[in-house]
Amino acid sequence: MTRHILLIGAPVDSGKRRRGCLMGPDAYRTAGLRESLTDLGLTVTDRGNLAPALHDTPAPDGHLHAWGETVGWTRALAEAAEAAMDSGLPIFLGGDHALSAGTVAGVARHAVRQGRPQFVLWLDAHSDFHTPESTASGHLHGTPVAYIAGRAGFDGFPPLTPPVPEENICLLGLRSVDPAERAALQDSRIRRHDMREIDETGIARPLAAFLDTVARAGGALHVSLDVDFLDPSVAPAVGTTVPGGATVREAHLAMEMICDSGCLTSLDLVELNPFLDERGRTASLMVDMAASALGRRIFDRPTPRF
Ligand code: 4U7
Ligand code: MN
Ligand code: MN
Ligand code: MN
Repeated sequence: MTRHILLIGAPVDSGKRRRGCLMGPDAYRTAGLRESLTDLGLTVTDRGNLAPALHDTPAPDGHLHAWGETVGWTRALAEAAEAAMDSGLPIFLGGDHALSAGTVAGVARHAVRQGRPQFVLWLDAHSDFHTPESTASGHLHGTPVAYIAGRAGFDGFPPLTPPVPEENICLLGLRSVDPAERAALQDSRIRRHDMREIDETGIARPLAAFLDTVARAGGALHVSLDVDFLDPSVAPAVGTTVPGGATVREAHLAMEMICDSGCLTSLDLVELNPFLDERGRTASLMVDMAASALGRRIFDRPTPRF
């Protein structure tokens, strides 16, 4: 692989009330992300950390936490992500999941310019499909999938022209979906695979089907990896732990298959809260996930068909 990797720090901490995700980018650096990727023969540029754009957009409702700051981040990230796609494969170092509104907006704009369909794989315990109106917590890290799919209510956020088609979005690892999200998802064409399905069929089957669709379409693939996709027993450094998550091997297999598909064009590592970590183990595990997605393997061996 000769792809150039760009590390882009996005210390977004505005997507929820509990603080600490702003330390994520430096935790990934401390855990040796760059070195893990250069060991694979990749060239890596660390672009440092971004800052939010100026923001003065009033919130549409008082219960929404840090609206203006999140709008500012989304604008800055969308521009940075679109530009980065011309220079290599960006890895966005979060930061909470609110950042993915910006990264997906940016990479999707780039895909439009290339005349290429954009696909999004969302690895998460949660569906993050609330609108600003339906969220009970007011935490915008629970809303980016709704934004990228073009749902209404995101006043002041940069327009997504066009939104990512619902059938190009795949949610994998679900085990905490609020009633309003559930109703809206069942009414949508978004692909969704919960932990029960992973228990029943293994993770490879639904993932292989999605990656096959992306490959056939010649699509660009953005992967958004939320720490809470993993089980909290192996990845404790996250504010929203939900038991019953992916094992270390299930998550590695997902990353290995993503790599083998050859479709990966951009990656978010989100929701790491180093303040909650145990001796850096979650940061290190996430670095290992990124390495698997970019070519680390036990033996050279292609993914079999499922
Ligand atoms: B994350 C939640 F109520 N749905 O809206 C909410 F369960 O990016 C959680 O996936 C959102 O970590 C979790 O606050 C957002 C809650
Ligand atoms: Mn380009
Ligand atoms: Mn999430
Ligand atoms: Mn989550």
